[in-house]
Amino acid sequence: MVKIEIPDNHPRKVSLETREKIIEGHTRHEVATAGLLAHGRGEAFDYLIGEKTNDIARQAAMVAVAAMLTANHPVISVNGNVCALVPEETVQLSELTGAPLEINLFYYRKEREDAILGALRSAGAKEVLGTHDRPSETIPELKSNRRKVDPDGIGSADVVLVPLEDGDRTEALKAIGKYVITIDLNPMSRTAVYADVTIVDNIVRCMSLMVEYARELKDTPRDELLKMVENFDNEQNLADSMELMRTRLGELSQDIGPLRQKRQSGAEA
Ligand code: PTJ
Repeated sequence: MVKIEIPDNHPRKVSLETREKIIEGHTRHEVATAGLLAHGRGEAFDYLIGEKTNDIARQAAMVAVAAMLTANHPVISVNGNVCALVPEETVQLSELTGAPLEINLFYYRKEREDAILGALRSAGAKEVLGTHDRPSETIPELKSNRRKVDPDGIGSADVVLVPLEDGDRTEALKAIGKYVITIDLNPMSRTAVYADVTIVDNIVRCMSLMVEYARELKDTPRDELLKMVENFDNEQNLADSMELMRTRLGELSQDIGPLRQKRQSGAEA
C-alpha cells in the first residue's frame, strides 16, 4: 500500500493520519469494512466538538477510570477499530487498572481475531481473553456475534469498558447488571444513551488521557473514587455534550466570514 505523506502544516494532519491508521488496520484484517464507515461517522461528530477534548469529556474520562479502579473485576472489550487506533494505550490502561483485555467482534472472522491478537501482543499484552480457543458463554437476548463472551472476562465482569460499540450489546450488558463505560463521539447513539458513563471524545485522544488519569488516581482513597462515580450523572453529561455541539454550530453559522478567515489562516479546516 502506498503511504501518504501528510505535510506538517496541513490543517487536517491528525485527522488524516488517523484515517491512515484505520485503513492500514483494515489492510491487516484487524478492522472490519464496516469499521471504516463507523470511523467516518465518528469523524463527523469529532468535527462538531472541534476535534479536541473538552472539559465535559475529561470529567467523564476521570469518572470512568475511577469506576475501573474501584471495580472488583473490570474488563476492556477490544474490537477492530480500537485495536488499529490505540493498541499501546489500551494495553497500558489494562495494566494500570487490572482490567483484562477481551476481543469481542461484531463482524467475527477468525482471520480478524488472529490479526487483533497479534497486534495486542505486539503492543505488550500478556494475556488476551475472548479468543476461539477459550471457553465462552452467552449474553442472553443478544443475537449478534457479540453475545459470545469469555467467562473469565466480560462474563464475570462488574464493570466493562466497551469503546465504539453497537447499541444492542450495551443494552444487553445493562440488562444483566453490568456497569458500562463507553467512548463514543456520538452522544445520541444507543450505546451513549444506555451506558453509565459515556466519554464523548475521539478514542485517539481519550485512551491516552485515561492512561494519564489511571496513573494519577491509582493511589487515591477508594471512598473518594466511589464518590466520584456516585456523583456522576450521565444524562447531564450527554446533554452538556450536545449543548456544546449546538453552541459550536450556532457560532459557526452566525458568521461565515470569520470562519473563512480562520480557514485561510489554517486554524480551522
Ligand atoms: O470490530 P467489530 O467487528 O467489533 O466492529 C466494530 C464496529 C465499530 C464496526 C461496530 O462496533 C459498529 O458497527 O459500531 P457502530 O454501531 O458503527 O458504532 C460505533 C460508534 O463509535 C459510532 O457512534 C461512532 O460515531 C463512534 N466512533 C467512531 N469512531 C470513533 C467513535 N467514537 C470515538 N472515537 C472514534 N475514533
